[in-house]
Amino acid sequence: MATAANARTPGWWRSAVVYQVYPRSFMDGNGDGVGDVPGITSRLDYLARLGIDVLWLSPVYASPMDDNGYDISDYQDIDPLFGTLDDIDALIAGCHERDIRVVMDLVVNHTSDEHAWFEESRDPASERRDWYWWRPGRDGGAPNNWESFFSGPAWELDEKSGEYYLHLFSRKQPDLNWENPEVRRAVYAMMRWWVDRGVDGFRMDVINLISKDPTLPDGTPTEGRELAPSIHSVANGPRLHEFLAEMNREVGLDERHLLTVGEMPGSTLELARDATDAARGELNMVFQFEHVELDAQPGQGKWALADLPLPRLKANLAKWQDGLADVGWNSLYWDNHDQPRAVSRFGDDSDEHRVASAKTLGTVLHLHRGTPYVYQGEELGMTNAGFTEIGQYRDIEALNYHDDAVSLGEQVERVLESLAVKGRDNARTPMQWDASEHAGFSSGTPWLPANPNKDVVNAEAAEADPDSVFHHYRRLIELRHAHPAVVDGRFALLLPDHEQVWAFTRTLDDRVLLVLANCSSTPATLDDGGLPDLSGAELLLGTHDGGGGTTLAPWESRLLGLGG
Ligand code: TEU
Repeated sequence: MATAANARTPGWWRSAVVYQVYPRSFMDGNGDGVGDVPGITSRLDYLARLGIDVLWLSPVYASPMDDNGYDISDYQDIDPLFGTLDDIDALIAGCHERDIRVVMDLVVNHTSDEHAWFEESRDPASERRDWYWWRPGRDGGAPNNWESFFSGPAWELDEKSGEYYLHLFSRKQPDLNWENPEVRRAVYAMMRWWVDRGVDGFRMDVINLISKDPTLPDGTPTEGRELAPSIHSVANGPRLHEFLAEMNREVGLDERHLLTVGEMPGSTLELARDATDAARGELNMVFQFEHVELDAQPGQGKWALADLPLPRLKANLAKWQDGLADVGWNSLYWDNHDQPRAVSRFGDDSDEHRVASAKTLGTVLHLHRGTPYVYQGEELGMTNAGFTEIGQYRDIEALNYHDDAVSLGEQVERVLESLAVKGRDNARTPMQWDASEHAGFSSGTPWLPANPNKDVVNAEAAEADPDSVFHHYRRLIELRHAHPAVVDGRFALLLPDHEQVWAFTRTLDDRVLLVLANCSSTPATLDDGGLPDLSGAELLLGTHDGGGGTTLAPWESRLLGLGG
């Protein structure tokens, strides 16, 4: 069988669109209320009809599920909740038969505290003691002032030895010590094992946290908090590039043309440019976080909500386009399993504007230069969960934040508002397949309830409607495959100060693609000048029939082709 894996060619991922599946919420094959691997396999024809090139699978490994599988107790087994290794083999084969490649989530900044490595490491005399970050306490407390991403100190006291271990996420996610070469060798061996099993690449969880300053220096706390937010103290450590290059060599990542995308919260443009400079042999692309941090108060963490004027968002994406134009490569995303739903966040999820705004956000993102990522349900215009009580949340980050903030004296209403806007469970409600009970996701009771708007927002209805968000995404993917300018064209932002319209060009030789997108819920006028001559322009994709002229309807967007 000529599998897609055999056909990997250098740089293939530049013209690819990646679709992220969050297994817990995609499709439940056995009726236990939790999505699973056979469920995903049963829906591959849907993904083939959408036309995506790559499936990125969030973790399905053995896990106590403290963080929904981002706490791994065995990298080389599948959790029974999700299936078996045979099921994964069937999924990979099913993808390859449909020319879809498979990218696994690689979570190696930390393991679960129930991983055999950590269980051994708890014994101070063990050869694995040094595989994690163990330190004595300071002044009767934690070894330094770092705060976990999931609230509270990043250190946990282990009674057995009287020492603390570092966990940048939950206390059930101890950080691996990458200074130890044996740790690195074990990780690379595990990665090779997955490559041999047929996977086509890795999405690397918080990979810019693997290198830490071994002196573990205190961070500078922000006003009103005694703990220093860990990210600013620990990200982008001194040996990061060395470790990434070593991993690439030892696993043969470039040699085998595997897709590599490193998740890097706190990454700067310079760091991302170096990490994705092909000549250095580290990564293909990174997930940077700047554009998903603009709607928060600077330095106050994600829960401190702030308005986001369009010019700031445009300027930020343009900065990354320009910064990686000659060296490196961008990943493009609005959504993932950690972010609220794009249409609720950057669009308008009212009945009136949901469809047009979801399409327009899709056009804007997919026409930037880089590899676009579609998060399950984004192609349907799925919306935030609309939770109003803490009892509806399941995510450890949300529950810890709520308890922490309330105990520090914050108003419950404000905390619930932040959660409703930013909570990760917004993205984790079941995929909406049809209008039946539980949205066709499960025959049992789903672990998170389906959004009641499944009666209108669902894959079955979207596939039957040629004007749906689904078909708009399908066309965007087709356009990328058909037009080299979508992949390689040079980016230029137009009308940077326009408060409603996102306008830009992509130019390759004498071919110009022009995007005009009204990113607001009121009509917008384009009389500002600053646009190319549109005579003879061909409408390649629009959100309204027969558009034209100089007024854009609310959330109307047009993709125009000029010259070439
Ligand atoms: O996320 C890391 C990360 O920096 C954030 O997105 C984080 O989840 C949180 O939202 C900060 O407020 C990765 C995974 O994508 C996430 O699901 C895991 O919980 C986390 O790492 C730990 O593995």
